Amino acid sequence: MQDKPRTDAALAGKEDLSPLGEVPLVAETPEEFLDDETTPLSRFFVRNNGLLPEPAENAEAWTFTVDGEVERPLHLTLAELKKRFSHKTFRMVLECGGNGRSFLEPKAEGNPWTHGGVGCAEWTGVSLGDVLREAGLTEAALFTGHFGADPDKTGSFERQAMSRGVPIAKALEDHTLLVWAMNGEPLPFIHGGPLRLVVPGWPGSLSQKWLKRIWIRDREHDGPGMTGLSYRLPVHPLPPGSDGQGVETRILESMPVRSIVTAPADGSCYPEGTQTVEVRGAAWAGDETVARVDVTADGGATWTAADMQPPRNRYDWVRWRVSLTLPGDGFYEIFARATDAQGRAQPFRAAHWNPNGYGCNVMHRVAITVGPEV
Ligand SMILES: Nc1nc2c(c(=O)[nH]1)N[C@H]1C(S)=C(S)[C@@H](COP(=O)(O)O)O[C@H]1N2
Ligand SMILES: [Mo]
Repeated sequence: MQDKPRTDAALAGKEDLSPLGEVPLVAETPEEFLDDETTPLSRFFVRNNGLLPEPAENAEAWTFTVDGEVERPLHLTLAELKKRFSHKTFRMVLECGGNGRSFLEPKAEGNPWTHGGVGCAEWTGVSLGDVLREAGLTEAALFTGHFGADPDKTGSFERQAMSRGVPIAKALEDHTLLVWAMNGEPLPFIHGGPLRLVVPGWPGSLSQKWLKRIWIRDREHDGPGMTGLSYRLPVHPLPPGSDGQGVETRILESMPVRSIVTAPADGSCYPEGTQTVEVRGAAWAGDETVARVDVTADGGATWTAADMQPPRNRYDWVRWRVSLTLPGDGFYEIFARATDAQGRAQPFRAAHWNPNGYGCNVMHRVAITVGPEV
């Protein structure tokens, strides 16, 4: 058992984050601090479901195992992993499955994320698929199960704080990585260093930190976070406030399309007579691509299409910007709406209410004033 959570030290250097909880340690990034193309480590959100493990003394000697439905179980150190497989770096979004939850009415269970349970970093590691091919999947291999070194919320190591998994096809994607570096730095402890998974496009909970084991299973994984209503959505929409007991559910896989306005910051004031305001932001769409981003300052009566910067690679976010012309001084609410390649756009009002509040992709809004405040 661990006596005291080491929260202060764990969040050192992340003073821009807004804490959502101390035990477990959770902190989100205010949207205006997500204005960088690549989210700096100092501004990358933090989400834990249990307490923190002991930091590794020697990162290169960190070991992890691949076992279960494989021909040749592997037990590798980080040093061996780096030596035996080809290195890949992708810039990819990591987003908590509950991002946006606080906008649901009535309130849903769980951390009250606004839109800041997200970041986009350069992750360096090896494809999990390369490692699984080396281990040799058996014909029965169907699902992964992910295990980390962290104790659960009570400090017990007997039960995983979180242990989720994906169908083998997702595990075999090139972009599903075993990661040891973030933005070119050794993977920070708080983000799962020395070794974590990054499963892009799907809920962040699949991206196991302090990775110790991948268990290849012949059935859907059933660790904490896989059963009951965890990371599941009702198949048929529920009335808001329902307890969801006994309803048919499906696993939340791809995250829905979302955009955030990263400039101006909510509450910004501009000098009298300002006619155009530059609005900037980011957009992403889980497994999908972003087809367009539109911005309105008049409640949706008129929309202006944003210019989008092409993503560097699959699962990178799109940075966008637009010059908005305003009709005169006054108070304006700016909304950004992203649409994915399948034509699905974000709603004005939180939709798809579900008891645990996953996948709420309501549009982000910032308010600005031009001229004297009234
Ligand atoms: N070992 C372990 N991995 C974990 C978790 C955890 O509690 N323990 N939380 C998950 C959740 S819910 C999210 S959203 C991401 C957050 O990653 P970050 O803290 O690096 O931002 O880590 C995931 N990986
Ligand atoms: Mo999460």
